[in-house]
Amino acid sequence: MPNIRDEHLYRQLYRIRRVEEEIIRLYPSDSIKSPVHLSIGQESVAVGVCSALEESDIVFGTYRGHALYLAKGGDLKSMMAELYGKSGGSARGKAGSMHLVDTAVGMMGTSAIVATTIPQAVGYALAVQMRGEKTAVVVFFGDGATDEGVYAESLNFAALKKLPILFVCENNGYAIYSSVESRMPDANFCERAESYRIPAVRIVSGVTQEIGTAAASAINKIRNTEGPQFMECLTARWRDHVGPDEDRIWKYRSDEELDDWIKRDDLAAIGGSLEPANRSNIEAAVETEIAEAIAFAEASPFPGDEELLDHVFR
Ligand SMILES: Cc1ncc(C[n+]2csc(CCOP(=O)(O)OP(=O)(O)O)c2C)c(N)n1
Ligand SMILES: [Mg+2]
Repeated sequence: MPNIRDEHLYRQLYRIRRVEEEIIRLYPSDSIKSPVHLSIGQESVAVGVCSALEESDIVFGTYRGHALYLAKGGDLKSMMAELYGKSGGSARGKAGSMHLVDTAVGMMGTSAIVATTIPQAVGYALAVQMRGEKTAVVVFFGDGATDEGVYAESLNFAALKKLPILFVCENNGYAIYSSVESRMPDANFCERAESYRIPAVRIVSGVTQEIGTAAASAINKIRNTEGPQFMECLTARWRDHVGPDEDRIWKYRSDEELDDWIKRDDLAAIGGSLEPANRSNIEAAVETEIAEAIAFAEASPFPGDEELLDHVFR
């Protein structure tokens, strides 16, 4: 019996991994005009959480946003064209990798400024509550974003108003090259959330199904108007903070620490559990989609000079 759920998860994980591997391949050609913060190694968080969402649910993320954009159903052609700075991009090529948006599928946006989308998501959740809608709002942020004052304000306000929002901390252990331990006296993110009376769960395994199950439970509570929920997902980014390269030369983390995460790669684990012909079909379809998206980005024109001052505050 094929496991449809695993097939779905594998397709999502494989698609994100391969898109980012293509970004690594293309980057030296300078056709990608945007800095890129890769999520290779962290895909299970976005894929697991989004597996619990409806298309009508709303997500906000960070500059490390390719995985979330794709997991929420964002259009791949628009994403590639955006990275190329082309007019076929999700923001007509003017925003780049750090500001991906696809409102048609509830991907409300990402930002280069750490923690800014947390209060935006809380504001959206307040609007949902005021309108009496059933939508769930999810905000993804890194461990580093919890160092910002607005994080505490956002948790407090969401808890006070019992807003329909899931906070997802993608704890990859580092803000650029500063470890969590070097930045805070006690890295217990769940305890901090619970101090605001927000129920919190910590998922240490990086296993997509486990993250999905926890997210489904949290989303269920949110739909039952039980108020905000919190998840901390331990994970690891395999590449440098920014750019396509590995960063082992900087020695801010041990090779063993990174290798341990790479050994537990959930993409390989789920892929290995599928029937081989089935897995090949999924992979072939994704490869075709990626090739078409790159061709689309290459063929798309740059935005014209006449629209330089469009879509900006002035
Ligand atoms: C307000 C603000 N402060 C500092 C920076 C510089 N900066 C960019 S990414 C980053 C680290 C954030 O780490 P984390 O939230 O853990 O996300 P990760 O990169 O690990 O996904 C910092 C400090 C910024 N972009 N915005
Ligand atoms: Mg981090």
